[in-house]
Amino acid sequence: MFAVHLLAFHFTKLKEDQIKKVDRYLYPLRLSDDVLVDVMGRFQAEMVKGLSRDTNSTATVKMLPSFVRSLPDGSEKGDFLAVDLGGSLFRAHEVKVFDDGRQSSQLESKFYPTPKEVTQGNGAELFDYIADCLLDFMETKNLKHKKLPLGFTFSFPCKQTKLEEGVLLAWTKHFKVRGVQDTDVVTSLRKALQKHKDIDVDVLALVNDTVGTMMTCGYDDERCEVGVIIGTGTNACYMEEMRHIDLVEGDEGRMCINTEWGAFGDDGALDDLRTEFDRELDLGSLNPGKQLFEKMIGSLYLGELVRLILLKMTKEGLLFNGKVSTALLTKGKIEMKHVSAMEKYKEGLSNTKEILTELNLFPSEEDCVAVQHVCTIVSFRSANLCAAALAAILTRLRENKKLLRMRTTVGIDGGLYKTHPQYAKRLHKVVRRLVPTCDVRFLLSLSGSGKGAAMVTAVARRLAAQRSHIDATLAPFLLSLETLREVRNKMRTELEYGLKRETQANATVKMLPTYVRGTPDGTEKGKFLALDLGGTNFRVLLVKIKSGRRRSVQMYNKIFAIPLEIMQGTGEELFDHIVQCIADFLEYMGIKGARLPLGFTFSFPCRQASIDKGTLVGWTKGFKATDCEGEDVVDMLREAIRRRNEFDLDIVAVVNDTVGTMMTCGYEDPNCEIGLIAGTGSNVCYMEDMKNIEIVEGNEGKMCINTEWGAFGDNGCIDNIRTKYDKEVDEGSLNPGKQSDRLALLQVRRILQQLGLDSTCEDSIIVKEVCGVVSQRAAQLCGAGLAAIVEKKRENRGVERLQITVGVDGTLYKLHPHFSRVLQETVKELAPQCDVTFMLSEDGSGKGAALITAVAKRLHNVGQK
Ligand code: 0WK
Ligand code: 0WK
Ligand code: BGC
Repeated sequence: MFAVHLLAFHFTKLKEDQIKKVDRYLYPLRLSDDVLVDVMGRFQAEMVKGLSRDTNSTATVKMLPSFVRSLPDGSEKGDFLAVDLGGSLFRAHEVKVFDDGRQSSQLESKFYPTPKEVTQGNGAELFDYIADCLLDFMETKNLKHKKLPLGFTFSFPCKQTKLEEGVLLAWTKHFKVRGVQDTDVVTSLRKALQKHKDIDVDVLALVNDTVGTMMTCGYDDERCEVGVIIGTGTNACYMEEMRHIDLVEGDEGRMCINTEWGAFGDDGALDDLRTEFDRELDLGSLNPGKQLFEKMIGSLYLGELVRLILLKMTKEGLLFNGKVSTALLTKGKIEMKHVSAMEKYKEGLSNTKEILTELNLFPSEEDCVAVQHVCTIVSFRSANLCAAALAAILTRLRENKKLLRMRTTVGIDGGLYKTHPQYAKRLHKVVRRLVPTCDVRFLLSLSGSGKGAAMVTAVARRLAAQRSHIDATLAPFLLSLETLREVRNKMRTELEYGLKRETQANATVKMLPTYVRGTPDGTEKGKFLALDLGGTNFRVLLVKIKSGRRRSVQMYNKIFAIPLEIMQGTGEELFDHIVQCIADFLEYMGIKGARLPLGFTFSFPCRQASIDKGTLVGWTKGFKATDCEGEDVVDMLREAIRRRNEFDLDIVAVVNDTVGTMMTCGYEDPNCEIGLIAGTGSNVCYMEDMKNIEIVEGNEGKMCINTEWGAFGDNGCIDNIRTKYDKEVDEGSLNPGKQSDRLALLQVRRILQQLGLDSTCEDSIIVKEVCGVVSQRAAQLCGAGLAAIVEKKRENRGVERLQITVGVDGTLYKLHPHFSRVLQETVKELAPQCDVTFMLSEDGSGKGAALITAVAKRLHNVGQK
């Protein structure tokens, strides 16, 4: 028994000594956590360089867009083929995906060798080989008679501009095939497959093996957003935010980025960590100076690294009594399988002895311990470096999501990770040490990236089907320039109808005279009250106007809510509510006793016989108060003031919000002769020549016409562009058949319901697209209508070119990200002879109503004199 303990002590001491010896000798390969954290930082910087447009071309880590934007959502189904080239074997798969809600699928596979004449021959032979293998597989599986979609896993750096295309940037690993670099490998595969008349496959997707691995694991775990390969070569992909991917249009959602981390350090970024053995290995490789990170990690290289180290240690007498064997001098003599065998937990040492003996090295016990430790250090460095780069990716994911802690899943595959005795455990441990803020689940891909390629194909088909459904749904909203010209011309016709006595009665665009005959001339002055009813908010304003050198307008206003039950109650309740608000305002301003002149912005179609009379033609927007239509709203307001019997006001003018807006802007810019509202509703007014306004006496000068273009099309003249959604919204509205220009938002909700969308990231992108299309159409229609107006003004003036300003207000114009730009572009396109300045009304139409009141007062006083 004592002898056994003595032997064990002797062996432990021997082991410690050998390990220390090797540790000292291979110190540069043993990377501390500080170094790994530093590598993490360097890799994060490389990722940013690769993602950004300005630095991508010089970046070593190319961050290649994969055009895979979403993970499987379980609705994929069908039969798919997949071929997988680039790992240690060529793989062909048939993948059956069942949408039985249980995410179930069936995989049939066949593996084929990749002999040197294939991996280092010419392109045509390579793709013919792939096609032959696929044909053999389809014969074996009796699939030749089927037309099947195919996903192509091609594990090399490819530049893609779409899913079903990939231009090879460079060969890596043990591949160096002539005539393929800088060509589209999908085209080459299609050509090779077409040579086989008896098979009919449709290559729908090209994916990197990391992407395939992520998708394979993503089918079982929707948290999987990273794919890692640690095999012959190494690489990783992950889901990046579109807004960070400069090389691809769009900011919405995410896209899978194939990092191609194998090239990390090709610009010297890791030279302080690369050893003489790394440099020697690289010089002897198929692609010197390339894939330097991969050459410290991949199973294609670790065996050779161990050989080069053992060779140098032997030459320096540290091993095998300095006796080198031919085998040890032979490149590639030690392979990964040997390294893994030597590192096996129990039989590692005996394997080492056996392997070294096979290499004619006659190893001592010490030698075996030392060599085993060399293997450990080499494979440990591989796992450490992988862990550092993966930790960088996980940190970026967590930062992208702005999370303090993140749970995620990493799909992983590759012979080294799967077969090396301790590799996986080491990698997990170091990753979790480097990123303690990430709960990482490592999910081994059991069915290879081929299934993932099929999943990508299935998702591509699902998205393609969805795309065509969306395109078909949204197509009616896309208005061509020709259609917009038609709308402009039809609007023009309707404008004329509204102005002409004999057609005015049936006109839909009512062209209501406002009795506002001029824009402010700066002589206006005094204190005025103004009401602003009909937009999002009801406002009561006090407006102080100074004329002359100290010409200015001061405003105080208070916003009041108009509850729905008031908007849709009785007229009396509505006007009592308005008067209540006025009372609160006068109280608040301490001017209850003052009988101030008041301008009433009433943003609904009113037929006026004078500036202070307005008969409501019909409610629009969300209003539906009873006993008002056909009534004079000024009288109703006066009535309500009388009913309250608390204060008295001199109601001088009732104006439409478009008119108020025109006046507000006209006060700053005399060229402003048009007022446009694009808000809850939409409408426009403009100064028309009296001679064209047949329903008002007189031919001199101008008068502002409130077009009420909201009713454009109520006679069906634009039914050709109205969609079923417009009809549905109209039928569900307060005034069906009226105001057919109802702007955007309601349609969006109806369309989304139609597309059966709930809330995934993909859906939000589609939601945004639907909103974009609907609001674009709204802006274009507005633009077409306005083009008709400015063109009419130009003809009125009989000029070749017209300079004019449009005063505009409304939340849609002010707040929507694109509406104002699209509107202006459309006007420019449809009224090229008009230079239109759009002037945003900062002060609202209440100021305009006060100015109109001031003008009316001034004219009234002149009339008195
Ligand atoms: C299995 C995957 C394949 C990938 C391979 C890498 O299905 O796409 O290329 O892993 O591992 P290797 O065969 O190089 O060890
Ligand atoms: C602000 C104007 C008001 C007009 C409103 C329209 O002062 O008269 O009714 O814009 O925009 P909305 O509030 O409907 O978006
Ligand atoms: C290739 C990658 C591939 C990795 C793993 C590398 O050599 O450049 O595209 O993902 O090997 O197979």
